[in-house]
Amino acid sequence: MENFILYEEIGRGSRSVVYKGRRKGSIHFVAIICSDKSKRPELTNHVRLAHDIKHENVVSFYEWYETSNHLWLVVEMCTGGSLAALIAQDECLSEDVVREFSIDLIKGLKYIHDSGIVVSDLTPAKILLDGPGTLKYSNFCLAKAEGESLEEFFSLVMAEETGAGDCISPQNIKNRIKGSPVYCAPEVLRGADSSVCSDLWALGCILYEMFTGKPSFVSESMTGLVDLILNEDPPPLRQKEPAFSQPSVEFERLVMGLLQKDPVKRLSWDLLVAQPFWREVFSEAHITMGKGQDDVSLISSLHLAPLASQTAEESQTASADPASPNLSKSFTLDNVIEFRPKSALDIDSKEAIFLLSSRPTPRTSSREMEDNRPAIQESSVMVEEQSDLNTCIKSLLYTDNDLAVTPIMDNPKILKTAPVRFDPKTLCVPAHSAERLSCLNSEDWSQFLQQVCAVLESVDRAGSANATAPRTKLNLLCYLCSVCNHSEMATHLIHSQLFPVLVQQMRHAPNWDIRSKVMRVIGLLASHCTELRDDVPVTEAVAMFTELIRENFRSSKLKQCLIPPLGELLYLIATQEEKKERPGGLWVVPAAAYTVLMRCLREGEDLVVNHMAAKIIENVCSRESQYAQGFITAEVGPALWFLFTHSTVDALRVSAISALCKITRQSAGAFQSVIDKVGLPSILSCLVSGISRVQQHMLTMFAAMLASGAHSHRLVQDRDFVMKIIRSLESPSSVIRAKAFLVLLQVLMHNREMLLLCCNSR
Ligand code: 3RJ
Repeated sequence: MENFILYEEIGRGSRSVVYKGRRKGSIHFVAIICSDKSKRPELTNHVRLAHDIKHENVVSFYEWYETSNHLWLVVEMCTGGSLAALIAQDECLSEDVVREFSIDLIKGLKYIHDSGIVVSDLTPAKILLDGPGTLKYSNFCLAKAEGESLEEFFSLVMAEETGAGDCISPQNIKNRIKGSPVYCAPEVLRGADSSVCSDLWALGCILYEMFTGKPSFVSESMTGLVDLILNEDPPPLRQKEPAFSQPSVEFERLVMGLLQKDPVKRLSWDLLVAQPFWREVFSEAHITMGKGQDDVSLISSLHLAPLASQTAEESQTASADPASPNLSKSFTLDNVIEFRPKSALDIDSKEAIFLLSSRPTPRTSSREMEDNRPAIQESSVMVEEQSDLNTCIKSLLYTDNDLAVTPIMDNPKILKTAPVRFDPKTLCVPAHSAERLSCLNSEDWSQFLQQVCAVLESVDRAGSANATAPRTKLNLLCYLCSVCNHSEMATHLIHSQLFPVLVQQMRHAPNWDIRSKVMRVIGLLASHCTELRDDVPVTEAVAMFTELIRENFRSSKLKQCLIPPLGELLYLIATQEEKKERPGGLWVVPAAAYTVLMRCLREGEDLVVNHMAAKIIENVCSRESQYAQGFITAEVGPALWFLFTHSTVDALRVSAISALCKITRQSAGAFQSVIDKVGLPSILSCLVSGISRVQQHMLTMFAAMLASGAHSHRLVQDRDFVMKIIRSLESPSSVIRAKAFLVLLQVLMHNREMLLLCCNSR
């Protein structure tokens, strides 16, 4: 299916809108009717009757489509508007203009009737003018093949649609097929079927109205109107006041001949075209005598043989003649099924449907000059509005929930660890609870700290007086682990002399059992302390962890002990810096720390190590600080995406995508590098298939990327992308739906043509 661009609205009915449109790649404008599906019987009827009519006085039908909620008809564009509008504007038309217009109406109607079609609802509103002023019949919704019952056709279409005929009442259908009473012939008001003859009555009404500017019969009530049509003559064409232009006798005779109440007395086709009013335009003598180009085209477009006098044989020969109207079998009642719109429902289809243009119809030449200034003004307003909106969207986008983090240390989703216990009986210091410790007076506190540090620093040399068995150190460290879970105590301890001692002991403790407990205490202090003074030697701690990870990179077990405390320290300083009014970066994180953590993210690493590294990025990047910046590299996006797509551990996949989501908040390039590397389609398939947390993160990233302004161009042009986002609106999660709206908002800000796609699909 092809693309259509929609420009401005040109007309509107109760359940339809008409747009000026253009098929992509073509320079011809078309009219595109977007109609409610409730009008399916009328439109199907129009299509079956109009699709075979090729005549210059009939609006050409091109094609039709169906989308979820609408039927779309693509038809000939007439730029002159309707005859009804023209009469209203001009108040009345001169007899010469009426003649010129009527010749078009006669030619068109003759062709329609010769095709076996009765228009039934002929009104000035349904006659359109094209650019050069040619009149065209535009609407066959209530038309029918001569002699057939339209009720039958409507009920067939309705039954096909509902799947059951039982809910369709005959009265409902009768009401639907009622045309305008103003142009309705008396015999039809009395209950007769519409016919060629009743169309000619309507033609008389239109001729009358063109000349006088008023309909032939006007009443305030329906019963009054019916009474006038049945029983009264219309007000005379000839006016009392000489100010009005007076009709010729020929014109008066013609109109009165058409407005005969008795259909038998009414002008028939052959008498009609023989009226002197036409000045022999339709006379055979004139046609045969005439040599002009116009006359030749007239011969081929006007078929003078009256339909009523044709035998069945004659009509068959007539339809075999290429110059004659097509009495096609295709609009018979047996062929309802053939008249179905092309489906434009396939959501995933690459085929475009109807795209709203963000610009008005392109103009030519001089108009362009006038239009330049406002266009420039508008676009600069747009830029300002958009940057405001981008800030607004960014602040709405990441919710508290999106930025919440879980611990890196002792996180059972990453690694299940046994709880640490100490033995109070063999503890070398009083086994105070954390609460009790925080109540100690300064002297006791200081003594307590000294004792702890002395034990940790004591060297285990055989025979030495202050020797401490490794078991005593281990027990003390286990005790410290338990009090570090108390945040007041952790804050107290991290600011004490214990912290540098612990950092020292990471290297100097006698074995890895003790070293790993030392690291654990440091990690717990970092994760539970609530504030951090500038003089705490965090830089040294971070450097020490980095060195040890590098030195022991081949041991996954050691890395599993070393990485979480390093992560908690980084998260601590990122949090502290975010709180500061003037962030200055007092603690230096060596580049090697980031490098070594990025290595831990790689494919082939131990999965727990992968998860810990991803978790650190997730947590650190949830804070806006310079410490997050260290993770923003070209490889971080693809590395996290790889973990997300290739890991078999669900918790790791969620951490990886969550980390990518948070890093995208700081730098949209992170997500863009993933799109560049793996391609949008594979990302979109993850959006569709992902669990709701994953969907949430992915929608957040798309919205963040669009809000960043960069990289958005290709995304907003991608129909598949927009369709997948629209599909997210089906989610039961309101957060997901809200995020999908933020994405769509930005798509539409950048590319209004997508609005129609959005409206069509949902
Ligand atoms: C096709 C069916 C319309 C209208 C609303 C029929 C206009 C005002 C100014 C200029 C042009 C138009 C115009 N042009 C058209 N060209 N082709 C069409 C739509 C034929 N149409 C209208 N109004 C309608 N709603 C349903 N049918 C309509 C014409 N106003």
